[in-house]
Amino acid sequence: MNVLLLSMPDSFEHTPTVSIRMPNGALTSLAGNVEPHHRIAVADLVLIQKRVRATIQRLMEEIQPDLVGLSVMTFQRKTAGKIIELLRSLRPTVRIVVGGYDPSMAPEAYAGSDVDFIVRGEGEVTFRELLRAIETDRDYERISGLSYRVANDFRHNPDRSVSGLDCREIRLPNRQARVLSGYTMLGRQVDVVETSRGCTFDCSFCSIIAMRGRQFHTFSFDRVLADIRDARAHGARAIFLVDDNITLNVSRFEALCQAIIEARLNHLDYIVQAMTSAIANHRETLVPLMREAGFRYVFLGIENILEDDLNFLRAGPKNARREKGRNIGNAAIQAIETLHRHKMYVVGGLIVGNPEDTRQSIEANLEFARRYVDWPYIQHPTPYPRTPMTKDFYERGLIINENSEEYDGTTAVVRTDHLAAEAVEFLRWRAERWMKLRHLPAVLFHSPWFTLRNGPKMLGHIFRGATIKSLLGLENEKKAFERYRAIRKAERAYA
Ligand code: B12
Ligand code: SF4
Repeated sequence: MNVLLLSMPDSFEHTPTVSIRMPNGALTSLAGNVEPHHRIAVADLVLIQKRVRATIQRLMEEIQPDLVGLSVMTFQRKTAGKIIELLRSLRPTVRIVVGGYDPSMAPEAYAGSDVDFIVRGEGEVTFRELLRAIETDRDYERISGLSYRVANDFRHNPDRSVSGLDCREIRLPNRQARVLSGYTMLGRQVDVVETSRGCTFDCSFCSIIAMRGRQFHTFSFDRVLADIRDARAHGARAIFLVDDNITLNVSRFEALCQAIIEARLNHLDYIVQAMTSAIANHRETLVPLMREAGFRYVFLGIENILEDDLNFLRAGPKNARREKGRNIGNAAIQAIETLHRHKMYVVGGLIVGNPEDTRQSIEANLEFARRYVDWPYIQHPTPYPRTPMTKDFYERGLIINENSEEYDGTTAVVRTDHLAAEAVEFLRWRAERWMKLRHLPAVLFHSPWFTLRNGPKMLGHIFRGATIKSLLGLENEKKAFERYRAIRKAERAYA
C-alpha cells in the first residue's frame, strides 16, 4: 500500500519556524513499524508552512497514496480539517486516518469530518494492524485503540494498553521515509529521539496522564544510542530528547549521559525537558554529566513561582527542593543557577493567567523570568481535552474562547477571577519580547552565520506588530499588541 503521513504546519510562538523546525517523532516511528512491503512517505508540513496546498497536491500526485495519516494537536484541529477537505478533493477514494493527542483525547471532534479511522493513544501497533486490516478489508473490530466508521457513525474499539517498550515491540523510527528537508535548531539540523515514554506525576494541565495513565516505560540504552546514531547519519547535529519526563529516574538519566559520552556521541548538541527538583536535588552528580554529554538547552517546567498557583497546577511536588528527606522550598532558582554554572541555557516554562492570578502575581512571574531564564517559554493555561485543569476551568466558568485553533498556549483563552484574558496575554507579550532579544547574542556566538543570515527575520518575529514609534514609547503599546494579534490570526491560515 502507498501511505502518506503528514504532521500539521501550525507552529508555536516560542518555536518560530525561522529558527526552529522540528520533525514530528510520531510519524517516523509509525513508518518504522509497518510491514516492509508498504511504501511510506513522511512529510512535516512545518517545513513548508507557506506552501501547504501546493506541496500536498504535489505529494498526492507523486505518491498516489491509498491511505493518508495526519498527526494532530488540539490547536491544529482546524488546519487538519482543511487538509482533510483538500485530500478528499484531490483523491476522493483515499482513506484518511488521524492520530496524536487531539484525536486521542477528543475523538468526538472528528466524527463530523471526513476521516475513516481514528487511532487513539500509542500508535505503532494499532497502525500496523490497521494497514493489515485495510489490505484485507476485515477485522477492524479486533484492533484495540482504533475507532472506525460504520455507516455514518464511529465504532470505538476498547483502548490499547501502553507498550512496555522493553520487548522490541516498537522498532526504530524510519527517517528514510521523510520526503521534505530543512529541519533546524538555530542553524543546526535537528532530530528527535525518545528514550522513555510517560510520567507518574499528575500536573493538572498536562495531557500525558489521560493519554497514557501514570506510567513510565523506558527504551534500552542500546536502542537509544542506535537511534541517535541513525539521526546523526541522516544529518542531525542537534538532538531533542522528547521524553515526557526523562528526569523521573535520575540515576537512569545519569547512566544515559555516561553512555552517550562513552559512545562518543557527545559532540552533538542535546536539548531536553527536565523537572527543577531533579536538577536541583542532583546538582552535584547529574548536571556535570549532562554538560559533558553535550546538553545545551534545558527546558525547565517551572510552571509558576507562587505556591498557590503551583497548587492549582498540581506542580508543587515536581518543583520541590529537598534536603535530608524534607521539602525546603522551591527548586527553580537552584536548578537554574546550577545549569548556568555548567554553561547550559534555560528555557523557562511558566504558566500565567491561572484562576486566582492578579496583575501582581503575573508580574512576579514575569520578573522572575526576566531575571533568571535565557529563553522564556511562558504560556497561558489552556484547557486541552480531558486534562483535570479543563474541568476546573469549566466549573469556574472562566473559559472565554472555544476556538480550538487559538489553543496554542500563547493566546489567553481563559480569564482569571481578577483579569480579562486579553489583559493577561498583553502582560506576557509585552515582557517576553525583551527577554527574547537578550538571548540573541548567545545565539550569535554559537551559530554566527545562521544568526547573521536570519537575524532580521528573527527580530521581525519577536517584534511582530511593533513599530519604531511603539518601541520608542511614542505610541500606546496596546496598539502594537492589537497589530500583533491580527498578524498572529492571519498566520493561522496555513491551509
Ligand atoms: C516534543 C514535544 C514538543 C516539541 C516538538 C513537537 C513536534 N515537532 O512534534 C516542541 C517543543 C516544539 C513542542 C511544542 C508544542 N507542544 Co508539544 N510536546 C512534545 C512532547 C513532550 C513529546 C511529543 C513526542 O514527540 N512524543 C513522541 C511520539 C512518538 O509520541 P506521540 O507524539 O504521542 O505520538 C504517538 C501517538 O500520539 C500516536 N500518533 C501521533 N500522531 C499520529 C498520527 C497517526 C496517523 C497515527 C496513526 C498515530 C499517531 O502514535 C505515536 C506513536 O505511538 C509532548 C508530550 C508531553 N507529554 O508533553 C508535548 C505535547 C504533544 N505538546 C503539546 C503542546 C500543546 C505543544 C504546544 C502547542 C505548546 C507547548 N505546550 O509547548 C507547542 C506547539 C508545537 C508546534 N507544532 O509548533 C501538548 C498537546 C496537547 C494537545 N491536546 O494537543 C503535549 C501533549 C504536551 C502537554 N502539554 O500535554 N512540543
Ligand atoms: S511532570 Fe511534566 S510530563 Fe509529568 S505530568 Fe507534569 S508536565 Fe506532564
